[in-house]
Amino acid sequence: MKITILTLFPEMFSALGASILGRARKENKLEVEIADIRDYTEDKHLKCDDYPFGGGAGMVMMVQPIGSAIEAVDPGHGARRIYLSPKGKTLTQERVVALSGEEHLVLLCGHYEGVDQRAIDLFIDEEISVGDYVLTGGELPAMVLTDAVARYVDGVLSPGSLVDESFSDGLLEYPHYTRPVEYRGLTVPEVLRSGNHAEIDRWRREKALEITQRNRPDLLKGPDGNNV
Ligand code: 4GT
Repeated sequence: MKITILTLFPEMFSALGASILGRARKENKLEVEIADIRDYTEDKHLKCDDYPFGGGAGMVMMVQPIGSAIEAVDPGHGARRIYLSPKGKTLTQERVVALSGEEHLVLLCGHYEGVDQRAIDLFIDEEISVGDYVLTGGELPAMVLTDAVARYVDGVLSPGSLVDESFSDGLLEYPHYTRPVEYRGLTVPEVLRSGNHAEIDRWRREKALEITQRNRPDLLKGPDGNNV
């Protein structure tokens, strides 16, 4: 899969060269392209933002550099084009899995007060938010979306890593432990060292229910809002 990110701050994306995504890119499992919107401005001073019509604080990203950048990276509109915005639909694991089936994603990052509405109306398929809070730019949300989607691309994770995780069965994950058996008086639960896999499964399921009840009781409700 290919993910193209359009931004005025390409230097922010060094994080995508590290760790699991960095390796996936080196192994050609995942292609990440960072495009600098400023390279596409037709303004002689390379300006990409301007004052808002109607007044108000801050600057708005201009439609021309965005339109030219999107058409350059996705000429035939073969890609799914996404604008990261607090006004978008909230990203869910279900949406993440669906997006991982796309051949090419184009992610537009806003900054300042956001982008000229015509950039969204003319060039964007979908607006996505990564949660109910406001950030200075869409760059971190674009990295969040890239990371979440890349995990579902073949060969990015080691086999089996997707099996037990939070949300896959609608519950939060059970606690994990590794060596040493004792640290500052806290010991690894006996059952995890017992080798009894039926008992271990039962214990993990119970812990998953416990943590979900405590932190996310909403996840235990059925579609009607009643407990399942
Ligand atoms: C929050 C989110 C997002 C921002 C989110 C336009 C200019 C939006 C600043 C940008 N804040 N983008 N995608 N919750 N801020 O997803």
